[in-house]
Amino acid sequence: VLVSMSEKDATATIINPINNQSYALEPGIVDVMSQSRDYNELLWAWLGWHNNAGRAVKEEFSEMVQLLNKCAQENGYKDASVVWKLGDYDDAGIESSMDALMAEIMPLYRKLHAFVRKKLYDFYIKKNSSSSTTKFGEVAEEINKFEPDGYIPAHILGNIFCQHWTNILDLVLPFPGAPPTDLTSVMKKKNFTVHKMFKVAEEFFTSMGFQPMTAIFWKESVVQRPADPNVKMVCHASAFDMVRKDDYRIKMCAQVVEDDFHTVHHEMGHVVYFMEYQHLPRIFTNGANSAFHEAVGDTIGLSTTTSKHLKSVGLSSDDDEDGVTQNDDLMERALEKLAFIPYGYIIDKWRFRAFRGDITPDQYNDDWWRLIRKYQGLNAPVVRKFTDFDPGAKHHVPANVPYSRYFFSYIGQFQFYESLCREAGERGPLYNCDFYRSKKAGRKLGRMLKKGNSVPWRALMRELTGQSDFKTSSILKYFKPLSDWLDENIKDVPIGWPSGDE
Ligand code: X8Z
Ligand code: ZN
Repeated sequence: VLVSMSEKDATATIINPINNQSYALEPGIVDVMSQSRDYNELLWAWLGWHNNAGRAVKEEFSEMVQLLNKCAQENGYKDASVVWKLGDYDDAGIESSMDALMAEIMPLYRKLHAFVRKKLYDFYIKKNSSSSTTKFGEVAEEINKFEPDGYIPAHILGNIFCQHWTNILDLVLPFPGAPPTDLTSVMKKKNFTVHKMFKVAEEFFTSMGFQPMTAIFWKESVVQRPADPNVKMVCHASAFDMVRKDDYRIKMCAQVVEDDFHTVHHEMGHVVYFMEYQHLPRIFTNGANSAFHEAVGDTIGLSTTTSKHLKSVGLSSDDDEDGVTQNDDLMERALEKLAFIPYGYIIDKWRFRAFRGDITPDQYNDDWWRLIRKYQGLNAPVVRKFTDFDPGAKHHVPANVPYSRYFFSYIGQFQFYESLCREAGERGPLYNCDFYRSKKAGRKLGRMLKKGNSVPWRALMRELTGQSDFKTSSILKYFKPLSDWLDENIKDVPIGWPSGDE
């Protein structure tokens, strides 16, 4: 069942009615979603992918839920949700921590949402700019209207899954006159290759005292989509511990764009963790919990993408004094990190409900959108039906990879970051701290990584951050200046969205 679903996820394509070309998710659809500002072209890509990739796995997903539950029950657990919670966090009660953390982030998320909604509404509806005269025509489905105090339609946030919104930064910049560095164009100007992006990421890790990637890594990793169109490949980025000396690999379909610059750091973080705990007995060669594994590369990424760091390594196009573009920089990070948090929350919230039998297959899609409306304040651009299966369009669902790890990682990485900043002696504002070349910070992080999962994660969290659990204090501190700025700038804008559909 799993292999069949993954194959469908990897090979689904949609046909562009204008040029008759076939588009896969990466790079075709991803590029349209990030670059197009044509409401109907975006709708075509969004709908095509959800209808083709999503629906194709509906039946098999329901079958898998039953199989996973059967397996869980035969091993003495109530259902598969309990197995996931214990497997990832050793804590069957972790869902209430998720709920509490989500509630703490929500007020800030709602402010970001209000600002972004206003900007998108002005761009797409008020100005009616590129949306009416499109070549893509109308769709047969009933359109969900975009209202200034309603949900944001899910196809105009620059990402097919709305998991991050960085690709619409140009539409929501606080100070559009002085845009922060556009890393994609800087890298293109400097003739970066995908290999060069990997080398830049590696150099950051080695500057902190970590080992470089191994010879086998460079030889065996697959970092771009093979030119041969007959090669089927799951493009979704992943890192592998091949459990043989020096054999660590990354597989991804990278392009020289900012999103992938982040992903390269993310994946390399997994490899650095593999390498740091390789000396342990096999049973301990794992992340302290799965969110820690996800957080390593992202913590480094928070430092790499500061304007301070980009300037220091000649990757900046931004000549402004530090501080002038503070809110632009923070807005970019908010679109990447803050926008993600409710997304990271709902995927497993929904799967836990499916595993527990709170929802039946006929209710799967409605319940999915109920959660998206409630927590993300977004809605499908058109009315969806119970025969659709929109969660199936997201890689981790057909691939059966748990997702709450990213939710916790996006909170925990700010705790890790703050602690490493302190260790590196950085005294400025948290959002612009760079611990490049800090061997001290490297040692501090290394001490945690080296323990793998031989020590309970809360103890390791305490050692690294002084806090023994996931806490929102660091991420809220990081975004405080933006939060204050938003307060001033959404005074006349509605905040929140209808909450009637519990
Ligand atoms: O799946 C990933 C990584 C591989 S572990 C590329 N991420 C999530 C996603 O893409 O949905 C990283 C961010 C969230
Ligand atoms: Zn990962």
